[in-house]
Amino acid sequence: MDVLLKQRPNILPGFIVIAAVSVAAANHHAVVIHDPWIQEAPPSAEVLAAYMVLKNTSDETLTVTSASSPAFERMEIHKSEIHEGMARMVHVENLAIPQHGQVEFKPGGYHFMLMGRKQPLRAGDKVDLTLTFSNRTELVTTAEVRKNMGHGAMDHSKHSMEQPMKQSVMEDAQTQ
Ligand SMILES: [Cu+2]
Repeated sequence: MDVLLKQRPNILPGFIVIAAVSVAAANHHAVVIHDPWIQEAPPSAEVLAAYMVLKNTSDETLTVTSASSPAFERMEIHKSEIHEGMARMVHVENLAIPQHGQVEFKPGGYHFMLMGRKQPLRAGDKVDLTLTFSNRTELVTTAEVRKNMGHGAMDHSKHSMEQPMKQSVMEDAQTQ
């Protein structure tokens, strides 16, 4: 009985597929990120805050249209403000960075709210953050988890958007 064995094309051992990831305009980012960091929170906290400075080096106003992190379910831009003695947060949908200007994210002001933490994070850990801008560029930065820097810092673990808390309550909450 004749058995025809078709010769299969050889698959080279150790063949590696290299995924080419292309990011638009990767070589000249209009926005530069300075000093990205995440404030360390108690291990039970599922919500953390990230801070950085976003510098727009271009000649046009650029808007942060979305943000994400593989370490969290969701990432939003919030602004903390004191309103009639109460600290509250406002969700900012599209944050504009003026041409040749900058926006500083810092405790007590703008912050990236990181929600739905997927794994425990401690000081020294590194977390990737991806920002998407209105010029369709994407910027990935690595933020280091740092201890509470003290003055003006807030613990995001116990607040909610709907229930503004008194500043004093928030300051109490940051003791670990
Ligand atoms: Cu917030």
